[in-house]
Amino acid sequence: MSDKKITVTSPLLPNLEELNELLKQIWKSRWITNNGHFHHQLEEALADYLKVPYISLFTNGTLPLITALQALRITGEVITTPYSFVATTHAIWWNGIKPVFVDVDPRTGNMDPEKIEAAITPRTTAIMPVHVYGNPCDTKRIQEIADTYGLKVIYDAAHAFGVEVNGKSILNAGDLSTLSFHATKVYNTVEGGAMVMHDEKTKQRIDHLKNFGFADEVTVVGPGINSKMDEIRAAYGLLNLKQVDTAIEARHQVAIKYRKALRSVEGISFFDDIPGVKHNYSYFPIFVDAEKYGMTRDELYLKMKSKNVFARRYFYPLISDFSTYKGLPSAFPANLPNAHKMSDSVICLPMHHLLSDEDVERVLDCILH
Ligand code: T4K
Repeated sequence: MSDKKITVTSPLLPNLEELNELLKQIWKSRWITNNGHFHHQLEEALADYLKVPYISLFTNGTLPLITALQALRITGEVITTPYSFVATTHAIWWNGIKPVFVDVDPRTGNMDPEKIEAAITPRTTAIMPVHVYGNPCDTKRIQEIADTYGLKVIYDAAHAFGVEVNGKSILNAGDLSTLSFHATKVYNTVEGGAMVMHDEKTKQRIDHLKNFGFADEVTVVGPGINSKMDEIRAAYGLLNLKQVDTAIEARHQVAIKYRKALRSVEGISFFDDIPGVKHNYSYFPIFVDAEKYGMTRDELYLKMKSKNVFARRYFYPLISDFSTYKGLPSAFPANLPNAHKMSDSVICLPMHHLLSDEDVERVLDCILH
């Protein structure tokens, strides 16, 4: 077997000749950013593909989170999950808002709705859950709680590109949802992201906010930011959209192989597909029970590394354990037992569209032998 480096992911790249054709058009037009032709085309194509009414492109997946909180004028405290990439909580912090962590449901890794009410205070204004690994949150229950207490809901859907529940996009839940199109995601525009909203008026407001607040040449409607996607990445994104279904299917096949081989391994657990959910196979986390498996998570992680298999411990450490946040009362480990257990046992196996049978075998070999 070869010992070439196997990484946790590998970007989906458009065909270079096709990209070159689009670059020629951009060069000819000399319009390279600020709401150009390809920006429009990609917004239309994505709204259609993702089955959402309105979408606004961004330059990465962090700025739509920050902008969503601004747009809804969120203040005070926001209830969120510690089991995510650090950008989720940073977006709250950057708005001068206090994050309040609640524990997760070990069946999905997502915020446990039953823990939300106990975390609500008179200062709470919103809930920011994450569809972690693309596993859909319990959006119905979260909305019920939000409606009862008059809270807004912003979903960090960075992992949930194309995920549907009973034929409907998960991105339509809550007040706003945000996406990341980073190189490491199922669908990428190199760096990039988006926000999904329900109505045209909100889209217009977000479009202004991502362009410094400019409504026209002489009118600034609010303290906006610069988070526009340029024409080159929008063109790249249009090409990647044509092949994303094939890439997701290739990931699905890898998930099938992993599950088949790992189902009978004592001390290793993983998520199965959820009935009625169209998954995107963005990540393949496994959870190591050291006692039953006979090896700790970190021992297995290092063993993989020594064999040139670069899995990742997403999400370890927990966000609530980083120095900025660990002093918050809600970050106290006793408040977050499930999140700690998951974070201390998780390994995300290599998962992307280019993994060959031999690659999959090499990954499994590390775990099975
Ligand atoms: N919310 C959530 C829930 C998120 O997960 C993220 C981002 C965000 C918000 C914020 O979205 P962005 O602002 O990033 O759009 C990665 C990504 O940088 C980050 O986007 C992602 N989540 C996070 C989970 O993972 P790293 O530091 O692990 O990436 P890195 O550079 O170590 O790459 C991992 C592997 O991917 C490499 O070992 C090889 C492969 N790779 C990576 C890159 C960049 C390539 O083959 N080619 C490449 O160009 O953070």
